[in-house]
Amino acid sequence: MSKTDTIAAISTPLGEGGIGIVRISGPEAFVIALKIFECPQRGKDTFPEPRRLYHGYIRNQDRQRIDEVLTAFMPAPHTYTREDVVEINCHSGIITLRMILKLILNCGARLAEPGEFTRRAFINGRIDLSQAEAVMNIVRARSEEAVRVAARTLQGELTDKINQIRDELTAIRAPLEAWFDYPEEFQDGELLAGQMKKNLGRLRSEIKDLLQGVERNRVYQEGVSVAIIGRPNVGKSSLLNALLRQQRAIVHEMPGTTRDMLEGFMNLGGYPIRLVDTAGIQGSDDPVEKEGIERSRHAAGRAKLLIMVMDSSAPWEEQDMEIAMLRSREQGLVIVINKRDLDKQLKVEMLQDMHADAEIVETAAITGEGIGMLEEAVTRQLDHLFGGATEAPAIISLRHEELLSEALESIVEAETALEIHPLELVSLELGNAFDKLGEITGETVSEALLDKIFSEFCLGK
Ligand SMILES: Nc1nc2c(ncn2[C@@H]2O[C@H](COP(=O)(O)OP(=O)(O)OP(=O)(O)O)[C@@H](O)[C@H]2O)c(=O)[nH]1
Ligand SMILES: [Mg+2]
Repeated sequence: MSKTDTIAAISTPLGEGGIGIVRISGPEAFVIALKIFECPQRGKDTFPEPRRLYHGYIRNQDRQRIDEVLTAFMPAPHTYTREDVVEINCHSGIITLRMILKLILNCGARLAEPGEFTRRAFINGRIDLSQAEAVMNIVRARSEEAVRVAARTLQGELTDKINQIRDELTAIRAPLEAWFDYPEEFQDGELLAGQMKKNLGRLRSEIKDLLQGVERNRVYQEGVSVAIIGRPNVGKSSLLNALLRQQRAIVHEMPGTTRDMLEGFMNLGGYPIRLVDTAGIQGSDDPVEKEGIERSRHAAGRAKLLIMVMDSSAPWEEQDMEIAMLRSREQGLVIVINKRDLDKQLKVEMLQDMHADAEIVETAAITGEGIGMLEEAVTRQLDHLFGGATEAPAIISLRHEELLSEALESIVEAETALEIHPLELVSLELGNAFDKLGEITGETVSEALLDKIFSEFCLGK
């Protein structure tokens, strides 16, 4: 792939719409655009002014006008790719967009590969690799929080943090290298080792802080699974409907109505939530019901948070204990005492003793009473599980997470090596950590990896 040719692509989704944009980037961008763009408002010989929208027409090879457009000419280096860029805003019809693109390609541009505009922004040094990946995360975000997190990375928060840690690594390593070259200058090797140990400890906790935010951001990006579990007929499906604000699940007075898992999607406190309704858990001989109950247990096992529903008007049963035991220590728990509009029979002291950290909410799914409190309790539990919002820069991809973990491992190895020498090993591990962090920002990264990362982008980005 040549880095200096001129590329073009349709940058808006293909389909009928108000405006579609065809983008051209590279040294020939202006020349090509001027061949097909007729602009009555501009004198024939004058070159277009930078970053101004010109009204005009796209003409085909037979000089026929095929669309009325607005075109912007943006000279390097203050552009998305840092190259000359032209954007043609035309009417968004599939055929129009394709006709204009074809004209541009016929004039000598090459069709851009997926992510190639962003790749050029990276290669030309406008953004680093973590920022390029953030662009993709913004496009793919499924919640407002995911957009905010990716936008912070795009603005360079992670870049700055990684570069700061790399600078610190260099500073820690420098006296070590000097010691290798001029050992006679260093009378006190112990003092040097002591200082390094302290500095490495600090770096270790900085990287750990970054890694701690990983799970939270993954949740914002990919969503979190919340399962509603309980005995039959306690009102699980009614609660799902109330939370989703739609009649998603069948509700019936007959126990055993929900036979299979059913899910719906909602957003609470910035968390994209996959809410799963399950079959009521009880002893059963019916093979279909048994299979459904087995699936309920599975869904409960996979969820990050359980909403355990109980019927306020029914006394505590042995089965409730069994259901309560499905909760693992890593899972959040909200206990819902539903049907609060009826006479109260239920005592939950035993449950409270068992799960002191759980939230208890009373609801009447039938009237919607307590649903707001339930939503707040769910959000609080998720904040508790994932740490809520913090100021630490966000880690947005598995790639970053793996590299940070490897850098952390090297630092821990270096700390151990400090105890037992040789110091060459310490230096080697620190060098390794430095390189791994450099891969996050793209400082040290292979072409093959770049190909892989950018191939996941959409066309025209
Ligand atoms: N009085 C009263 N009835 C309710 C309430 N919530 C649900 N119900 C009724 O309880 C019955 C069972 O409700 P569902 O939502 O189907 O219960 P479920 O837990 O999904 O039941 P299964 O799918 O059989 O496990 C229905 O007749 C509901 O109308 C409530 O808050 N108060
Ligand atoms: Mg149900």
